Amino acid sequence: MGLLDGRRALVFGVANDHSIAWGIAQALHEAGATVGFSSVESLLDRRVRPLAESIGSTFIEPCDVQSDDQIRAVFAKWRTAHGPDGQVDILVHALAFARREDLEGSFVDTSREGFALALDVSAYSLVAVVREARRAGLLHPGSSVLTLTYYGAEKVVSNYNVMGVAKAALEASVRYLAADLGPEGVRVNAISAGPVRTLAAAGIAGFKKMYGAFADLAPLRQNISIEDVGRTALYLASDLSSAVTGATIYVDGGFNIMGVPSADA
Ligand code: NAD
Ligand code: 0WE
Repeated sequence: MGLLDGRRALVFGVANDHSIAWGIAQALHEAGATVGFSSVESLLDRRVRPLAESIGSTFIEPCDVQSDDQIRAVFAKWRTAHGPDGQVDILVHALAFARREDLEGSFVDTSREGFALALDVSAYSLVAVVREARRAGLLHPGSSVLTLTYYGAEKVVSNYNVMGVAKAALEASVRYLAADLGPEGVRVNAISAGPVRTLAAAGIAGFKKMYGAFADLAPLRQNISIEDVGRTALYLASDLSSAVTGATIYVDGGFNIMGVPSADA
């Protein structure tokens, strides 16, 4: 008996086996859920399909979240694949994007276009995806929506820059969506994860140093894994969190509670 037997999940944002979305998908699958995937077209055949098939998934559809048409198409295909009773019990949004040039240097130099792009892909897309799932009649009492955020939404993290602003908008969107959808029994929450070496972290200036410093300062003195994120996602996706909505839960070894590091750390 798994916690999620008979439940259906749709996961946006798998790029490869290091992706946080993949850690979540595996945890949901291990708990008994059937997991469908949506990622950008270019990753689908070479990267996503083999991973999806390894956990018995058959729903694998492309979607660039900047396109309302593509978002609509994913849910239309979901309806075709699962029939009138095939609702989305768990919707996972684990994607973000900003121009590389906006993740180095000073935030004050962010262009209008760079700001709009980061906010569109990394924050607005949650609203768009939830709206379309709901419009298609796929959300129901008990459905759980999850997204991924980062501490840079709350405090200044060097180089995170416009992504910090996008994550602040994402966290606020989680609260407003939770208020809108709560009366329908739909919950919306965020996981604020510590740094993980994913594709999205590759080549970030100073990431390696920050990753090490994180483990030195976090109370649990370790970096976090995608399996750690997966276990909290399982809690938020399941009825274990039946009265939790609009929350941002930290999976960061306690990093966020620390103020001034001790002199001998
Ligand atoms: P990842 O590179 O594995 O995943 C990012 C995904 O975003 C990729 O699959 C990419 O294709 C997708 N994406 C980008 N633009 C898109 C678009 N226009 N349409 C559809 N998909 C698009 O990296 P990850 O670290 O697993 O990132 C997943 C989430 O976790 C992101 O929201 C990220 O901000 C968040 N997060 C990451 C860390 C970390 O340190 N890696 C920490 C906290 C939160
Ligand atoms: O949210 C993120 C990363 C999101 C991201 C990553 C990239 C790299 C490649 C968004 N857009 C892009 N665009 C690219 O071209 N994280 C939480 C990981 C991360 O990124 C940082 C971090 C951390 C942590 C950037 C600067 C400082 C710290």
